[in-house]
Amino acid sequence: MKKQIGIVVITTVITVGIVVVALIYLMPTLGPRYLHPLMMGDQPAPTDLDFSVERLSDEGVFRVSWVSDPAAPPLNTIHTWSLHVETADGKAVENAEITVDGGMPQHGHGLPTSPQVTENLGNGDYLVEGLKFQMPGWWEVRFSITAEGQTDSITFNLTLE
Ligand SMILES: [Cu+2]
Repeated sequence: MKKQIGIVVITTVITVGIVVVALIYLMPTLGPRYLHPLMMGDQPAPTDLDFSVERLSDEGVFRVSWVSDPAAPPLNTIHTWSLHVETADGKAVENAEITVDGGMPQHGHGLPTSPQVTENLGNGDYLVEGLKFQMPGWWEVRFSITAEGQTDSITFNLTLE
């Protein structure tokens, strides 16, 4: 009888140990995907979000579009975008000063990295490096653009699966 109790205790200890180690090991995956949205209350996204990748900036100064490399922004992977900036009437905007910001409005957090425009590719194209989205859902990516004495911002929406 004592021996049986001993086996049960040892089995329980080993099982609990395995579960704890597994949880710690899986936390980088479980945390962002499940726990974090739970803690943040995961509000429903507005139903009228504009997911277009080419838009006029907030004050109508610039026409801006983006492409990601890879084409579908990946989850949990640092990657690059190329941003194209034109005037409202379609002239490529050279030598713009651009800053990048973003986050998940439903979760109240920003981007996990500090992406930067690192290269002026010419012809109104700009290389954005260091973007990362660490969980699925609705993300905003904002650009503030200054060129030829004018500043305007634009916010793109995207959803990661
Ligand atoms: Cu989030």
